Amino acid sequence: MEPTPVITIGLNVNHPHFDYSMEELQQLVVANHMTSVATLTQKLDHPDAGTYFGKGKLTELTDLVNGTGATTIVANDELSPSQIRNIETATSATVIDRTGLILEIFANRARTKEAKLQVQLAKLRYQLPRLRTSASQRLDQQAAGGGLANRGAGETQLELNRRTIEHQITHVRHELKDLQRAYTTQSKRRKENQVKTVALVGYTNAGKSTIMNQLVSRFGTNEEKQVFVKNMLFATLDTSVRNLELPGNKQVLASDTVGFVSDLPHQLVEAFKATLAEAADADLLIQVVDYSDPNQELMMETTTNTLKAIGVPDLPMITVFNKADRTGSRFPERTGANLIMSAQDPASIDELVAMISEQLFADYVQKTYLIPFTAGDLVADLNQNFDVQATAYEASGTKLTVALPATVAIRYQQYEI
Ligand SMILES: Nc1nc2c(ncn2[C@@H]2O[C@H](COP(=O)(O)OP(=O)(O)OP(=O)(O)O)[C@@H](O)[C@H]2O)c(=O)[nH]1
Ligand SMILES: [Mg+2]
Repeated sequence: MEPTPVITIGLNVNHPHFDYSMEELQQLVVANHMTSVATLTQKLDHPDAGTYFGKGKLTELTDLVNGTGATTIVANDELSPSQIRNIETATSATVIDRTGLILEIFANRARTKEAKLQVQLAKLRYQLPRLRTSASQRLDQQAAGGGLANRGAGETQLELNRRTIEHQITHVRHELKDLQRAYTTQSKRRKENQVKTVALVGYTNAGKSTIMNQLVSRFGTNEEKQVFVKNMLFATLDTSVRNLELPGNKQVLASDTVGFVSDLPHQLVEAFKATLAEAADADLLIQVVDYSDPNQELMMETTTNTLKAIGVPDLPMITVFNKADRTGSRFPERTGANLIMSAQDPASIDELVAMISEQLFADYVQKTYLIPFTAGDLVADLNQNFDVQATAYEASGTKLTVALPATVAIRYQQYEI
């Protein structure tokens, strides 16, 4: 199916990064299987309350609609219902605002039950203040003869629609809560087992899923599944968690998360909160940045702000400057907690894994134990969970040299030699 041709419009109201936000809009448009055939922008002190653009620009927009034959207009901002209606009346085209566009992309991509429910919730919350009596309902009223009584009927219909949406919101919230209760239990169990967790976070299309797949194919246990990678915004919507075994028998759970975009609709922030619970819970964040993108600093800013907005606490972080193969920079190149790398380069992945290991297992200590044969299950335990570097069988028991967290070592103190 051919992408739908659209006209993108944007208003520059003292926007410090206006060009970048328009560029991002183009990509969002592509991600929603549309293509921008023309762009119209205007600089104003404030948006026109009724029509967004000023009068002259609106006429220009109408001409552009007629000239290009495009039947859809995509606006770079969230518009009020009356702005949408007025532009639609003036141009005879359908208007989608930035929030509606992002919600549409999410709705088309959501696969798991949780993602679907979250998008549904965000859509309902977007619709609620935008309810109006439909054209056909208004016609019904006119046909019935107008007057006060009929206005009353219209309001009742509106009230009914509003209550229906409110009921749906409550229902979806309940369903989500049930699902999330199950997740909390899982993540609590992980915490009890002291399995370390890392979360890949960052701007959409930076390469998080590609890095995840490299980690999984090199260090995944139980033939863990690959995740979906594509060169488009919002390829990943659901968090996927994979079990890794890093060199030295070090168990790590890695989660690949949804990417961020600037001006994320507030209706979706809550959806992100739930999806990113894994990240908020992680021992370490890996922020992935597209090092080949000239807007990388703005993207990092967006990531920081979004993490804050969804309530992720200040966690230890490694910053990965990815796609260095496209830049001519040397890689892998590490400076402190920063790593310039390419997801396609095995040496880069090795370096990243070394950094992850150092960060996560900094509290590891090396101990030597003599465990009596009567406590043989402890030997199995240590072998299964930690990095056993040497084993010797002596008359009084098994002698083991093992690296393990200081907090766990306390449990085995009595066997230490
Ligand atoms: N040249 C190059 N391309 C890369 C590298 N890492 C990822 N890519 C490409 O970048 C595109 C996006 O990669 P993804 O891994 O899907 O990005 P993501 O961060 O998971 O994106 P979202 O899921 O949308 O948030 C894909 O076309 C990848 O093949 C890299 O190191 N070098
Ligand atoms: Mg992804």
